[in-house]
Amino acid sequence: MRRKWFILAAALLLMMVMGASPVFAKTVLKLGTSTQPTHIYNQAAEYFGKLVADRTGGDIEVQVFPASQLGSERDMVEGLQLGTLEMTLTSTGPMGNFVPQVKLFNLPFLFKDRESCYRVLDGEIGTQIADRFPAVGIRSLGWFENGFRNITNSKRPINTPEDMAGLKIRVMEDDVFILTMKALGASPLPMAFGELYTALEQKTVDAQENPLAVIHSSRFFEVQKHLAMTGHFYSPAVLLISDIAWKTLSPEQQKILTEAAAEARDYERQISLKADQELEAACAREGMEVTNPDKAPFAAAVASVYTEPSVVKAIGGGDAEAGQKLIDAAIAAAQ
Ligand code: EAX
Repeated sequence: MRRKWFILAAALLLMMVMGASPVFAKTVLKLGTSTQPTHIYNQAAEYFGKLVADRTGGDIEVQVFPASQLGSERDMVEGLQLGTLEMTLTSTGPMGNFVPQVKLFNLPFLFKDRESCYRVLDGEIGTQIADRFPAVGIRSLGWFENGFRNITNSKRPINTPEDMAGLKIRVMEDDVFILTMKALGASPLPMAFGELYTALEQKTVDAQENPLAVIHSSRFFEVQKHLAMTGHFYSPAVLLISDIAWKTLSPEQQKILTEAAAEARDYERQISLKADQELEAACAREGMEVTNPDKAPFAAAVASVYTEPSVVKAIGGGDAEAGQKLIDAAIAAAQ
């Protein structure tokens, strides 16, 4: 009899504790990025987290971990697949290793301007590619922005493709970036972003390329003298959630996340544009010597990447014909 009472009392107590304390109901979504805390990714991730917390009455908390604390961009995407990490905002740099069609967006000089990027990413092509993610255990909550990439180096001002000759340049881990830099006569070295500052400081590499928002927030001006505004790649970012985490959420929560992500994407695109407008001058103030090369000879020098059979085939997911179709459709939509 006493035992029965004890069990009843314990059950009542547990119910009271659980009912009174939302801590038990709270879902924590860890969101990792590779960039420094002040970078636009992290501003957008915090903005997203605030919307989600407000709209779920605090039931979902997004915790942002910048600066590759949770691993490289590639590691984080693998974490999403395994369910050891819930979210990441990443460049498309490593994404071709998971969904080869994403390599399409890594092609040099594909997009004319920001409007054309958004048209392609938010339109049919971007949606079709993002729809392939769940098959590999991840889900896109939208295409965000890393930005147009520019080249920095410690050796010389870059005005023409010839100035790239022999430069040891760090690139993101995808063969499209490697082929592009080889076509310019440079020596590309793929490397995770978290190792880059030290590699530049220790002169393991002479050069790197990134959008101004990354260059400035990572203080590359401390270790790189020259900045060339080449805009050779447009680098999209993507907000990803682990399919495992996604399936633990209620339809209502999924809707809140989807809507908050769209708002955070728009917000991030705004601050990214502002960063591009302000940071060339800011890098110059920090001592960088800035050049604005004519882009046409650079585009001509890398045109061969578009016809490289391995690239075309990969973009088609192993089917060269499908790859060519996708490239043609993207070129038509992006101009
Ligand atoms: O996603 O690896 C890179 O150069 C990326 O542009 C950076 O980490 C932001």
